[in-house]
Amino acid sequence: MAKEIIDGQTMTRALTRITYEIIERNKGIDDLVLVGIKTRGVFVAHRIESRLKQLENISIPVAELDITPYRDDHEATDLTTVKAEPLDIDINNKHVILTDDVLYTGRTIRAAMDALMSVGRPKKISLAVLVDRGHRELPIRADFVGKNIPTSQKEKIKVSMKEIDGEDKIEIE
Ligand code: 3GP
Ligand code: 5GP
Ligand code: MG
Repeated sequence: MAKEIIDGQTMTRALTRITYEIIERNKGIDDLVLVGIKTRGVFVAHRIESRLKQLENISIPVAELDITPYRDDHEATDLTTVKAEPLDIDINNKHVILTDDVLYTGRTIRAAMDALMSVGRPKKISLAVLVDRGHRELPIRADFVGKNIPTSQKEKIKVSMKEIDGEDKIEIE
């Protein structure tokens, strides 16, 4: 049974607020690049990018990152041999803002940082997530959070986004 906790308008506002926070905390937006973690993190990145354009008339590059090969919970994956797909943007000396839909244990973000480091040397990495549901297993926190949603381990957060699900909403089930 799913219960809607965030509607489309609230999601839009949260993403707009994150965008303003990014602008406020980055005096020069020049060096910023957004890297979205597949799947829905990529849409989060594109939404922030389009708001930055609307609000400040600035364009920043967006790339997609598939961290599946980097996760530490895959059986039979030798992490010393996996190679990240090259990103289609240059991250050397850039301030990379990683984006994802849900932050949970933090293992995905750890894997994403490994993947980034294997293709370049960013001068800084920040993290923006739509939902922080708690239960971290690593010392990782987000710099920009759309909504903190305390959950039990058994609960699941279902994120729907227009680009792939036809509508914007967040449910807990
Ligand atoms: P996403 O790729 O858009 O983030 O992992 C595949 C999908 O399953 C994810 O979509 C995510 O939304 C959903 N999902 C729900 N619960 C979990 C979970 O506990 N772990 C992972 N890895 N994905 C989950
Ligand atoms: P972590 O690696 O931090 O445990 O989990 C983060 C990743 O797993 C996110 O990319 C997200 O897709 C997925 N994930 C973990 N828990 C949930 C959840 O409750 N709901 C959704 N939608 N995704 C989750
Ligand atoms: Mg995700």
